[in-house]
Amino acid sequence: MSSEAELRRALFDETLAGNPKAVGRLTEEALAIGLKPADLLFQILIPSLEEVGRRFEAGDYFVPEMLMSAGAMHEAMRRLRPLLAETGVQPGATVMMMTVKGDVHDIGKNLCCLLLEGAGFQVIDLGVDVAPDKMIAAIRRHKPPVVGFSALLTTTMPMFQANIEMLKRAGLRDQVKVIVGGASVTQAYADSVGADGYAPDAAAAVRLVRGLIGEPAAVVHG
Ligand code: B1M
Repeated sequence: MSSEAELRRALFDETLAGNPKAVGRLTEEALAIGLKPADLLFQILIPSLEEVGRRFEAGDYFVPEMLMSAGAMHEAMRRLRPLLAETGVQPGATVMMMTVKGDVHDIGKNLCCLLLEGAGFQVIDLGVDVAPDKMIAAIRRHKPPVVGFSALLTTTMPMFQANIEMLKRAGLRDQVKVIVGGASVTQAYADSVGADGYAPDAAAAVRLVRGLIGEPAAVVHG
């Protein structure tokens, strides 16, 4: 690969084309020439997935293509994850994260988990398609001060409210701050369902959690 610009272009294109092998190799090449992990993520990989979304909307891409691009992104993340999470900060307050019931999108949620870990929070990730009763049981068990719900589909966003209602019925609502996010979510929507906070991206999610419960190391827990 001859120039940095060509390398960036190739990484964008191969993610778009859903070619995990090439994406893995190009990620390594980019790191080897000194490109920063966060730049690879925010300037190349996420914009490439945004283009995947645009093509899907336009009817040029279908679910298999989206899956292939997601697989390629995972291949890059496998290499970037340890570098992005490197901070040396002791684990602090717990943040419990999940994608809501009916929704299997996890790339953005995983990114939030990664940056929260990188910022020193202890993250418990319940995964995708998480049913409200599983969420309640996990909150009773781990007592996180913050729980985060991610939803990418307009059809699964109502699960925010359903989960919040479940928290109320379980008598847990005043013990946990609820944050929400996902591509179609807005601050207005978050307010309308009674969430404590909304973040448009992973970096904002870290700032939001800090705003709600303070710096991770400052929180005594256990
Ligand atoms: Co789907 N998909 N998908 N998809 N998919 C979208 C979301 C869609 C917008 C594409 C489109 O039409 N343009 C569309 C939703 C339309 C809508 O409802 N408004 C859509 C659809 C329709 C579907 C299916 C219904 C398709 C079908 O089967 N006909 C289906 C649903 C499956 C289900 O969940 N039940 C489906 C399936 C899939 C795949 C499985 C193929 C795959 C997901 C693989 C995976 O995640 N492991 C997939 C993908 C890859 C996408 C797109 C292309 C990319 C999503 C992504 O990872 N973006 C997506 C188009 C798009 O969003 N551009 C699309 C990158 C990621 C970093 O961004 O997740 O937004 P995002 O996360 C950001 C912020 O939102 C925020 O921080 C993140 C990082 O900055 N954030 C939070 C996220 N969660 C947060 C939580 C927080 C705070 C911030 O606090 C708790």
